Amino acid sequence: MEQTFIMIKPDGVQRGLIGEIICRFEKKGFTLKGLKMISVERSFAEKHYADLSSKPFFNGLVEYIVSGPVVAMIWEGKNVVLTGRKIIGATNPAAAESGTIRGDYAIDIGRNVIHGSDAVESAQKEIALWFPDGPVNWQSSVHPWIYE
Ligand code: IDP
Ligand code: MG
Repeated sequence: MEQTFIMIKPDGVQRGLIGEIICRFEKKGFTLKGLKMISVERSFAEKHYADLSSKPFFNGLVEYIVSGPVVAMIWEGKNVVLTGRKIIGATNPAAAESGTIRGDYAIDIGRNVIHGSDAVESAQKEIALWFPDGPVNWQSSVHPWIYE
């Protein structure tokens, strides 16, 4: 089953959005397979966002991610990478649809509350980086009520 890496960024933690964000993924029917609150080092944040290292906002982005604890999660389910991105909404909250997390809870692109992997391959890389011991091995008992 497909997995994605979701991270509530420091602004989401500070603003008390942890419960609301977890609720949206949980109520959708996805399964939580890893969860931790962690403050990351600069070098770790740089590694996570390595693909963006040439961008002008890279430094500010790294500062933002190390500015407080984040909540790192693995969520599992059919098409969870793409559907997770839909739940999160567009990168720029100004363009994010109402009903998405960024559309409902954010204003500025540099304070957009949440990260979600953009492809299955990047999800695998990010999960390996953030959860070196891998996901928690458990099966939800509601599985047959969510999947036909
Ligand atoms: P994503 O988070 O929607 O996948 P990416 O393009 O991968 O968007 O960018 C990663 C993060 O970098 C964004 O979520 C946002 O926090 C930040 N970011 C992206 N573009 C800008 C920008 O133009 N200014 C400031 N921060 C940006
Ligand atoms: Mg991205």
